[in-house]
Amino acid sequence: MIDLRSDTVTKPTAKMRQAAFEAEVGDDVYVEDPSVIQLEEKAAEMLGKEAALFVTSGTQGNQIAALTHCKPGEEVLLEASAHLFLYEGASMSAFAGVQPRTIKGNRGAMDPAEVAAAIRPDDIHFPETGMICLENTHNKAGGAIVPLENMQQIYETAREHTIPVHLDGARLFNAVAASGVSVKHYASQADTVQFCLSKGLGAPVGSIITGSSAFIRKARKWRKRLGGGLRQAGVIAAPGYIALTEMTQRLVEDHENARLLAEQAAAMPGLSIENQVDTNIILINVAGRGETAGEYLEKLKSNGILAVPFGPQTIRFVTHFDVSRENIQTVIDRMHRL
Ligand code: TLP
Repeated sequence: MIDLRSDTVTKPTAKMRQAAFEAEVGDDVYVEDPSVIQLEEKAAEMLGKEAALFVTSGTQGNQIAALTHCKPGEEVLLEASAHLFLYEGASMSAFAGVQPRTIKGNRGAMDPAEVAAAIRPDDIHFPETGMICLENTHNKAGGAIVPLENMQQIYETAREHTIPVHLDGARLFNAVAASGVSVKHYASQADTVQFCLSKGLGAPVGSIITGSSAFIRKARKWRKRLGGGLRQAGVIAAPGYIALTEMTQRLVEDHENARLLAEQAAAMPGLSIENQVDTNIILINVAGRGETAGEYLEKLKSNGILAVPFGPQTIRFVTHFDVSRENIQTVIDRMHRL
């Protein structure tokens, strides 16, 4: 099977497995695991933040951001198709007790003027705006890169109102690889940043949340409350360290593969590409074939290709480390035959 469902499906490399095997470990709840500490320090340094925390998943990192930044009864501003809003089981509301307020973006980028207008004035009737969330790259917008200037404008407004900004950077390193903007620059436009080690970077488990030392101290307690205080977590942090230090540069290959697949699919009868392919996500519309996403996915599957539905007639393909250029060529040939 050629698995293009997500970049989460990558398997750890031999070097990552070796690192897990050899990892020095300790009890991370006591902050005594050298491999976890090494990963957190490296992540903080790379993003230009004071501190970082290793968390089990992107979802947990985003939840910890909401729990640490916000109080129950507050409102969170975020893009209408943000992962935090669409795909995290309303956990922000369930756990942090906050209300989401969505703003429809353009390729994942909210209009800064609309964000400013959505910030609540002081009024007994209104919730307070507790946090603004950005997402880069933007998953539902097809891996779109949110421009740095857009983030800057929103962050400026947020600071005027002393509202914290959290960046869901699950695929931030894809944005870095494709845009040439440094990870520090992106990270400087948010108070806290969550990024995933277990997506394009290929680690088996884990995400990082970075921010100020004071924020991370509180976040550490929330992670414990959520049951995310792990013990000898070095066995998963060590592969994460390799992901962070050795796997970011190669993401351009995934982007080239995605562009190739998109160009070829665009020329196939009945298929059209919905997104501008900035990074490793391609959204293919099958309406021209008179089929649903589910029907076309079944045909792909019986031809050894996996992808996921992203709308009634939209299919998402994600390129990643475990899919080679040759695999992409095979996918193109099989799709041609379909
Ligand atoms: N995204 C997954 C699915 O949940 C859709 C995927 O296959 O793309 N933020 C963003 C922008 C994400 O895309 C994801 C995962 C997360 C957060 C959550 O990360 P995990 O899966 O580690 O909880």
